[in-house]
Amino acid sequence: MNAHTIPELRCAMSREAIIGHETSWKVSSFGVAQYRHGYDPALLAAIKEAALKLKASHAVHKHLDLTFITGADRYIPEIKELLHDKLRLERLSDMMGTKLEPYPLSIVGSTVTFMNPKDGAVEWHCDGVPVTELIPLSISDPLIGGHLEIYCDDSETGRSILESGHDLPRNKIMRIDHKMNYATLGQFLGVLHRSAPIQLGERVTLVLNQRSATKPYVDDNRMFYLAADNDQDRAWVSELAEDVWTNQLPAYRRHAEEHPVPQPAEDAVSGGARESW
Ligand SMILES: O=C(O)CCC(=O)C(=O)O
Ligand SMILES: [Fe+2]
Repeated sequence: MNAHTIPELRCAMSREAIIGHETSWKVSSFGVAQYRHGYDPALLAAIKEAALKLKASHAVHKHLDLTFITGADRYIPEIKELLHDKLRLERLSDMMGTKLEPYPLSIVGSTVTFMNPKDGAVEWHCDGVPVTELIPLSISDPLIGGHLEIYCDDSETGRSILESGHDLPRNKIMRIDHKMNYATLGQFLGVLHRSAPIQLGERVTLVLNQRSATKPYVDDNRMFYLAADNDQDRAWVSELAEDVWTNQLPAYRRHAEEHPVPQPAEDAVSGGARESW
């Protein structure tokens, strides 16, 4: 299989089909897909072993009821192999319909999440990173709950329903069951989703984050979100500022130059309002 072989799909859906209307803050029209990933099973097993050993000392139970090792590639070098695998990035870029690069912030480039009745799952949220790949490291059998749920409508509508204390309507929730050897790629920026609470069993997942190479500024990681998410004090702030000046701002300016705002046509008819001022 090469980077351009169409992978074996279990499900796929466009961003517009999920949200129900056009959006502009996005890297492409890709929504979600689950596919046989073909990653080296020995590499994934080594990552799982290392993550389970690190769990007691490095996993944190933070906001959204999520227990995870943040910036996991800092402690588990095997993850870097996957993060920078050229073939993998090419294939994800092909699926996404735009060139991707690894997400640059060391604290959120990769995480390992631990979900079970005690450690929690992850509550309804939209991602801060634009593109995420969820790779199961272990899934217990049986597992009750723990599947990915995606709200199929506008995320602001969904959030306001939740804030008013109601449940989201069942008929607007798409369910995606995780499966070993299959990864789930999502553009969950502005897409409301969660992992259903787990009643029985557990799963451990490697989460690899990407962004658009041409639009690196398309990103929803707010500063308070990064601060809540991570285990460093302030070092990440300079890392972020550096990325803004060297990558995001130049790309944003380039995009603005290439897409000038259309000027309104000159008023050809004399006697317009301006003459009477
Ligand atoms: O593991 C999942 O099903 C979803 C996890 C998720 O949404 C996240 O880590 O942001
Ligand atoms: Fe998420």
